[in-house]
Amino acid sequence: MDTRRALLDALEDGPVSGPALAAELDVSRAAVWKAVEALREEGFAVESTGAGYAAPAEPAYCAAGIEFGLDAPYEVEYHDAVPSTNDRARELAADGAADVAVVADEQTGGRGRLDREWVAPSGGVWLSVVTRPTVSPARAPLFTLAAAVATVDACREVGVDAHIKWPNDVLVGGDGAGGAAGDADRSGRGGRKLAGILTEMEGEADRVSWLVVGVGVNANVDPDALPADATSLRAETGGDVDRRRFAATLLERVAALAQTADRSDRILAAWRERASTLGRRVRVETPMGVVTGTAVDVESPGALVIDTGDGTRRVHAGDCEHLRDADG
Ligand code: BT5
Repeated sequence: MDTRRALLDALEDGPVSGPALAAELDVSRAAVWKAVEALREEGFAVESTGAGYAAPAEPAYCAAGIEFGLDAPYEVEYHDAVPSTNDRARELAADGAADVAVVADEQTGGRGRLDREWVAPSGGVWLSVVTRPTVSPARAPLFTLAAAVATVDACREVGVDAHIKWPNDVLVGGDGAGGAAGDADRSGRGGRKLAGILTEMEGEADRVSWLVVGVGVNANVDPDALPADATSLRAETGGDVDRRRFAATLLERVAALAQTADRSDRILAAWRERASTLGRRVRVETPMGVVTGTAVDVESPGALVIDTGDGTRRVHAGDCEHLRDADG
């Protein structure tokens, strides 16, 4: 393990002196000092106290800050600004990386599905996780569902009652849970969009080579800086959230769910519990045409089951609109 990471781990247990660290890590005191300086340069403001080096009381939103105490197997690569964390993650994946989370404060070329633009100003939580799961490419959509579950949980932990609209939108209000009374939903979007997920992969017929799960959460961002119908954690809570903790929670949930990817029933059950789409009249634009009906279930690896009134259809990809009953 490198000295930086070992130092980060050692600081979790409280202040520790330079000599004690050198002995514990079996490196020179100069090496300890260099690692401390490296952490400080990254933005993780190691304090020098009478009892030795100590972790900052409120670690910043930076690589070491997110890795500090992180209960997930990811190394974090942080950028103040990057075109797209998914693009950077794909680059790392192509170079053979695994278990890396690329995190940014701002994206200048964020992407949604189908090459749509994703607006990602400074203040958001924009991150992409590179993994190499031993699953078939057909199961990749499960990771999108898992990321949506993880995102909803992280949002709820900071007090924002988010819900999922199939397949990958995390929304607040509208016709789903958490909707304020009279929260009219004329957009068909089923609420105000708080976060989105973009999963990309490369694989062979029977095996994923790499998988990149990108999650964008409008965290400490003003809605004025976002498209109409979007919202942010700041707008919903009336204050700023601790993005370091939020990102760490999100990564921990993603990691925990990814481990259960061979148990799709668990991911599906968690998804159903947090979704606002099931039981609603929907209109889904799929590559094969429009399907309208009542969304009755989600099936592995992520298909929406729609009762059209004239039989059951399963849709695997598309844009989903929640209809008001009168529209149906
Ligand atoms: C998504 O696409 O919702 C997936 C968004 C994934 C973004 C993350 S950020 C980290 C990683 N790096 C990337 O480059 N991407 C991922 P889709 O379902 O196609 O929705 C895109 C649509 O959402 C746009 O056409 C806009 O209407 C709307 N939109 C754009 N930016 C938004 C924002 N910040 N908040 C809410 N809605 C937004």
